[in-house]
Amino acid sequence: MSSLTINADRLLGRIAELGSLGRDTQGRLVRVAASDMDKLGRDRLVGWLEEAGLDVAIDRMGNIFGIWQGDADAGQEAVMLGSHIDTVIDAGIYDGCYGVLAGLEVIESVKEAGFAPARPLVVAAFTNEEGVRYSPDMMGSLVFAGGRDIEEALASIGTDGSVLGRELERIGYAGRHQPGFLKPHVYVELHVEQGPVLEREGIAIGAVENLQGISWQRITIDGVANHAGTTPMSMRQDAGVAAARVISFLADRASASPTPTVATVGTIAFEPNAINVIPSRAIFTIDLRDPNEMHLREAEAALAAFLDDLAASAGVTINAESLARFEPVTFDAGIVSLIEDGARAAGLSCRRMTSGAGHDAQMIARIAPSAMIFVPSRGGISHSPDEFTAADELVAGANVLLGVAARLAAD
Ligand code: HGY
Ligand code: MN
Ligand code: MN
Repeated sequence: MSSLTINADRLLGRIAELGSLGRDTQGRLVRVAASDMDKLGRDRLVGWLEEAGLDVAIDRMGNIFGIWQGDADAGQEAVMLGSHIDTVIDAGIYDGCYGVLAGLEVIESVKEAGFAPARPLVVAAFTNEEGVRYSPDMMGSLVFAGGRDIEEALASIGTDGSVLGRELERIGYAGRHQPGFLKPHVYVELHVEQGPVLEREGIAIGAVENLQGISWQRITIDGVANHAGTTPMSMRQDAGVAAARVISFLADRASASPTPTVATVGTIAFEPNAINVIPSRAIFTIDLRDPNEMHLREAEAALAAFLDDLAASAGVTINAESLARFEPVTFDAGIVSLIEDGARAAGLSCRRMTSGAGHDAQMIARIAPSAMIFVPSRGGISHSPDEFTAADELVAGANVLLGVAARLAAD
């Protein structure tokens, strides 16, 4: 199988086609989990899986699996490839989709070449990897890996007040299989880097050996609404100003830190949200990350202490609710080495690296040896319509995935 390569035109064409599905009236890609837009992508993917002759299985979390048993013995655990096809708001077309479609392409290419791997090959598309509508992110793979109770996950309330389980039923993806019905032997996820490292160093392939810890919180600050014109600054309990102090504290602390800690406030809302009313309430989210668990805990502790002091000094009350908390993950060293070997055999430069983004692989690593392959992101940009990876880089990454999958499926 070492001479085998993927069908580049088919892969690139599918990435473009999937990227065209689920766009709003402004042309933004918005295939947010379990939405009608998400259904458009899901339906197209299932069509491709069926056209490829794979058995399609959907579990109760809406996770989609394309299974090729081939000539493998029934008891053999599968080599699983995959990622996600749900997107953030105004997304790029590669995040997640590339890994799912490359996984499908690998299986189709092996099938068409007449090879009969010793193990079944499976491609997975996990539900709600992005966590934009329902927290936490990587929810579908987390439940599949046994890290979250299925009933609890299906009862998740979205940012729009929807209930995940009902939405999956509504779009026709409340599958019958129990999460975990399929135990992977190994899992390999191909993904665009979404960061600047590979491009900056001129390296073609990232062999991802670990992934940083993630802490998501929702902060609610309650002050006192009052007249913007008549209330002296010394008499205000301004939830908006308090929120601004938290955002500045987080950015200043992370920027000054000697560790690679990153901090982001991606959403914020004021109440009553009127130009001439001092905000009585501010609700916002905090995304803290660090590859080192101790440093992440230190960042969380520093934030908690700052919030306590701020509540006292600003005369506001502050509530912090945890939305997601995942410790850093180390991937399987053996698979990481296979990725390096595969890249070198293809004449591609390769380096080991840490993933700054969360991925389904960090969840599947709980139940099977897992690792990731990265390809460069132009300008390090992602979670943006400007996300881009060149065709030759996409094809190179998919061929490395093919080589690694073939090695893993051989015995
Ligand atoms: O948040 C993340 O890192 C991923 O895109 N869900
Ligand atoms: Mn992703
Ligand atoms: Mn993403």
